[in-house]
Amino acid sequence: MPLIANKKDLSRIILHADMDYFFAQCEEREQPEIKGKPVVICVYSGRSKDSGAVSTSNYEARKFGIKAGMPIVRAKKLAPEAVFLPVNMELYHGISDEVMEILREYSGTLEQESVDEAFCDLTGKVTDFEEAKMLAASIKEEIKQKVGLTCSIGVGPNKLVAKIASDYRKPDGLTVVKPDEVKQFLAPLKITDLAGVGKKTGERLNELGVKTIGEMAKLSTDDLIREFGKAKGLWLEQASQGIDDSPVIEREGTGQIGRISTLREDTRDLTVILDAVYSLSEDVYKKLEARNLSFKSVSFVGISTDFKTRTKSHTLDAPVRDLDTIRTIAGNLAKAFLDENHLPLRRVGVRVSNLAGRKGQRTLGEF
Ligand code: DGT
Ligand code: CA
Ligand code: CA
Repeated sequence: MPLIANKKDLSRIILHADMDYFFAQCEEREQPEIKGKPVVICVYSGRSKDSGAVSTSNYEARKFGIKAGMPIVRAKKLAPEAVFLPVNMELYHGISDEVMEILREYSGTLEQESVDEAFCDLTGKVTDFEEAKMLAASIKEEIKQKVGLTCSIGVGPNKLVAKIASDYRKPDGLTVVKPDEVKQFLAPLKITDLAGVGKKTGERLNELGVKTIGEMAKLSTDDLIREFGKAKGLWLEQASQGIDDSPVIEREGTGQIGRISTLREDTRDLTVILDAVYSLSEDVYKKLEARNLSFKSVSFVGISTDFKTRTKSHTLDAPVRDLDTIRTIAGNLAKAFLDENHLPLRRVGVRVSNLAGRKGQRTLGEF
């Protein structure tokens, strides 16, 4: 019996969600009229009119061969008719918050890996991979309904497999890889599909005649260690077998909790805006309470009728957690915002950041 119990403890169900063509999809949400056209998000370096690089592009633009990292000048040659937009990080962070809040509701532990992706540990939340698949489908649906964006999700027995699985069918994909399917799933994939196998390692493996993960799995541990050193060699060996024990870890201090909502109509009416701000403040406060966190910074987020997202923030000297502080600061920031910006508002948001506290204690809200 103890052996079986042990085995059960070791089996995990991990989900990885990655938003599709994230920055470009955010812009499509804000400006529905560009949907269907090729959209290219650019980081302008400012040196000359079109100097800089492509940050990402939607799938229509990718058909023209436009890729992240490409010079903007080159992208304009490939698709002169595309919509070229500058990055608007404030917008993407706001939308990212909305997505992470939904993921958090479903997940035991959440590890946000970047602005558009996160791991969720579902072990204990679901009993098997079938149930995990249904949960993943609900997450996708809720993100589509509430945030208006599609994502791709992978589910597997560990982070390594879940991450490859989320990338397997994009956009709007859902791929579940059960423990006994891992080897078969990985075998035909490129070695560079493994997060952790970079360009250099990939090239060296290619020179050794190894292109797929299955081919790498056939190399001996000694060969891998000889080529790549002990640490990397052992890691490659494990990775090629789809083995990965790294835990899903919630990173502290990096977080923020935000809520954004669309106003019933575009307005500059302070009473209407404060109404929204107060109700958003309550939502934010409830989430803080559930996660037993305090904050040092409060932000008001305004999205005007020109679709631009702007933020005003205030930082306190010490972390606190009370609703009145959020309401008061967010309300004052909203007033200041209206003084500085003269367009009607379309959406408003309240966000707290610089989070602190927690560790060890779990609260009822988490279960
Ligand atoms: P996907 O996941 O293939 O559907 O497309 P993305 O655009 O979501 O790609 P991903 O997940 O690698 O990156 C998420 C966001 O990060 C992306 O929307 C823009 C930004 N990003 C990605 N690669 C680059 C890059 O090379 N340069 C810059 N500036 N930003 C990047
Ligand atoms: Ca993505
Ligand atoms: Ca990503």
